[in-house]
Amino acid sequence: NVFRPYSGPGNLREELLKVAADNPSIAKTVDIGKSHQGKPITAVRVSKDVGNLRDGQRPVVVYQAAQHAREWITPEMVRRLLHHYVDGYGTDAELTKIVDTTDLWFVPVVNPDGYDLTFEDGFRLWRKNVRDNDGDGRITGQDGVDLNRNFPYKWGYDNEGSSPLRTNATYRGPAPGSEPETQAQMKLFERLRPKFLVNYHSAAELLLYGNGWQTLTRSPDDPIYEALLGDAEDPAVPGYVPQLSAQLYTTNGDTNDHTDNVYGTLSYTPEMATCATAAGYDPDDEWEPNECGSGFEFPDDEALIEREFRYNLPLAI
Ligand code: 0X9
Ligand code: ZN
Repeated sequence: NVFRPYSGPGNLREELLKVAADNPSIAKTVDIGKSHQGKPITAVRVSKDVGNLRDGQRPVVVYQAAQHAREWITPEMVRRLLHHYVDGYGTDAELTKIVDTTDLWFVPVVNPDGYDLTFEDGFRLWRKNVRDNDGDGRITGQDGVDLNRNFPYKWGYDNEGSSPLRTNATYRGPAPGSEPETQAQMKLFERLRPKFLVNYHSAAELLLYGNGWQTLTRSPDDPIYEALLGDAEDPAVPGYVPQLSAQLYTTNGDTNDHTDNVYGTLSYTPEMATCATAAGYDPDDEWEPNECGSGFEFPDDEALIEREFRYNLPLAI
């Protein structure tokens, strides 16, 4: 299986530690915070002579994923991207230049409790973190906060686009920035004020930019996003449709609205492919949609996963 949990021997977090240990001059791990269950949220920082790098010395880029536990293709995207940079350093001129001049942060799993939970029986489609909302010591449908609704910017605005109900998939939490996983991201953003943030989600094959909280509020940056992401006829990722976030549906307290409006970060969310769409772009693909159960389950198939990575790569670098 390509997809695997974050915690535990041979799993994702150990791989992050190994990448850093194997490439000490350009990569180091930084634990940016802890989850509800106390798991370290581990980032890999990649830059030339990273051991002596000062904050603010180089422009910062953040690649993050798995805010939503079930969206397995997204940590896999960031994991491959990390290897791509590290492996290309010293051999590929473009990647070498980026690593020499940029402060790159890879955070493949910002929601480790939720992500690990989706590998347990009966929890494959868990979305939120695992805050014990009702305090009964068990994880049930009463629990969890949607980390992509918990940020302070426009938190709960108009009581639309996020839910005050703890059973809801978009429960925004008891207070703005209430969750330790949100706080870890907020602290990182406040410290580094990133120039560029890619917040990977799945699974609608879209490139979402700009405000999620209100459709009619266009930001001055929108033409920049449009140039970057392309249009429906010629999107930056094949098969994905670029659109203003709020056109999909209203959201508030989400990450991109927070970083874009508070720090002026160029922020966007690729909604990567789903089970139902992974093979759809290539008419010669032999994969059958009914091989995977739900729309969120990207096929655990190396060739399809690698193709999805390759499609998304040009927009990421
Ligand atoms: O609803 C979400 O959090 C994201 N979609 S998902 O199906 N993965 O849950 C989209 C959020 C997009 N928000 C902004 N780009 N502002
Ligand atoms: Zn998501």
